[in-house]
Amino acid sequence: MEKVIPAVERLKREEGEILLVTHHNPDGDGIGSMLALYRFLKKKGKNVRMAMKDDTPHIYDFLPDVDKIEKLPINHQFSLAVILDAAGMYRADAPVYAKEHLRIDHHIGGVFESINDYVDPYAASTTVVVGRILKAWDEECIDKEIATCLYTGLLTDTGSFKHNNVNEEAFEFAKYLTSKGVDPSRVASMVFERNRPAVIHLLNRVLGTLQMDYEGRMASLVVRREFLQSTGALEEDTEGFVNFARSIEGVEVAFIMIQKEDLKTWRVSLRGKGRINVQIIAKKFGGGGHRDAAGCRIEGDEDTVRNKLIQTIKEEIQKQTGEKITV
Ligand SMILES: [Mn+2]
Repeated sequence: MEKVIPAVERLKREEGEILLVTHHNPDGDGIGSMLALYRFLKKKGKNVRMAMKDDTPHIYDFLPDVDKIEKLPINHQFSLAVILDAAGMYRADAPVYAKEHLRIDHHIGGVFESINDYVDPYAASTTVVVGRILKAWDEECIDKEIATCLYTGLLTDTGSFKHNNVNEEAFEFAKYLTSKGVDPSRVASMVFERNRPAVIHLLNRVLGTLQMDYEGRMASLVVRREFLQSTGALEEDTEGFVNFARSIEGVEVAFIMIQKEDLKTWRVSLRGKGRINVQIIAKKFGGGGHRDAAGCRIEGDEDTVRNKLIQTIKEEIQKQTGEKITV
């Protein structure tokens, strides 16, 4: 007996125009989920388009149908808009015009967009959730291209199967997708081994900002706008840089703060290593995410923002561990 998934029934029922969207600063999971669902819905004869606010990062430009992603906002009223891999439609960071919204995601909490939302915070990636939807609908329809998009989201959101969201289903899904024709080695080299020299020059500048606090329990990095200008790298190239701070032995919380174009807004990515829940820290600044990976935006000058974060993290480490930090 097949399990009935409300999101599947809702999509099946839709006769009008569907718009698929993902969050701004899109990652492999957001783009992979959107592309996989797009291709599947097309095969099912649905009238579907997809859009996002920002450009596709270079590392994902090999994915099928990536050239069909449009730019938000689209001045058109859709029948149904589906937000993928985001805590709510607001994360599109641009107006979306549709009679009805639907959220497919794996973030904790967030906005209830409709009764048919499919949100599972235990899923390693949103592509795992999309995979369940497609399997329940029509497994035969999952081709190599769809599987490659789904696998890309799984690979990137688990940090190459390293983060603590990796579970049995993640490996089973990877196996399943491989049986559908995915070439894991090719996907990994397309995503991780096509850096431009400018990215490595940028990394060099960013690593120079490394600061350790609280006897090495916290590490932070800064990306100033000037670094991007002098190296010719892009903001999207900073993806994964925070992991260098996180990789240091003894570090429990790491963060990177990236200066936005207005020079006063900082996009912050927080990383934990299982002990401290960084989602709680991000939430204090109006952000969100997962236990080991979360983010937020803070306004202010560099030192003020950095110190505010360091102080908040200190309080949170003390609260969550019951240990007193005296330095
Ligand atoms: Mn995700």
